[in-house]
Amino acid sequence: MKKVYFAGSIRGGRVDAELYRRLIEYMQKTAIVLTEHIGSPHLNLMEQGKRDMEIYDQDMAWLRESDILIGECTCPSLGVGYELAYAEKIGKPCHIFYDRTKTHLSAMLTGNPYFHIHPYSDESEIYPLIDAILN
Ligand code: 6K6
Repeated sequence: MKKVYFAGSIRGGRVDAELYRRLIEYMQKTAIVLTEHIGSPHLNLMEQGKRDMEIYDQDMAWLRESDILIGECTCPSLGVGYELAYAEKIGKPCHIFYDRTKTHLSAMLTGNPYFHIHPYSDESEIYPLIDAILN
């Protein structure tokens, strides 16, 4: 089973947290998701117990261990942008999803041919793409 580093906004805003949870749950049928906490509705409470340095060290270790990064980038997040740049640097394949009816993705991502970018206008479009990416 592939190890997936799923990236989604945390301090950038939690408006899409429920979507992250559904995507993670779906991917877990056929892959190992190293970052399943991204979809947790209790993240605020969990965050209080961890120091930022520990979060950073753990996430970078998971990113190095992963086979692939899948990011949901509709809600802009500095942390996700950082993770994407780091993943490119260490050669991990990166798939980026965003809702094109809600946002324009940064030119730093759309302008970089390294990234596989998947604009969607309905959530249902994401799942067959995930199947193709993971299988
Ligand atoms: C502890 C338990 C659950 O959550 C925590 C504390 N916070 C974080 N834990 C793990 N990864 C984090 C945390 N905060 C940010 N990240 C990483 O940065 C995630 O991998 C996200 O993809 C990304 C979000 O960045 P911001 O800038 O939106 O916070």
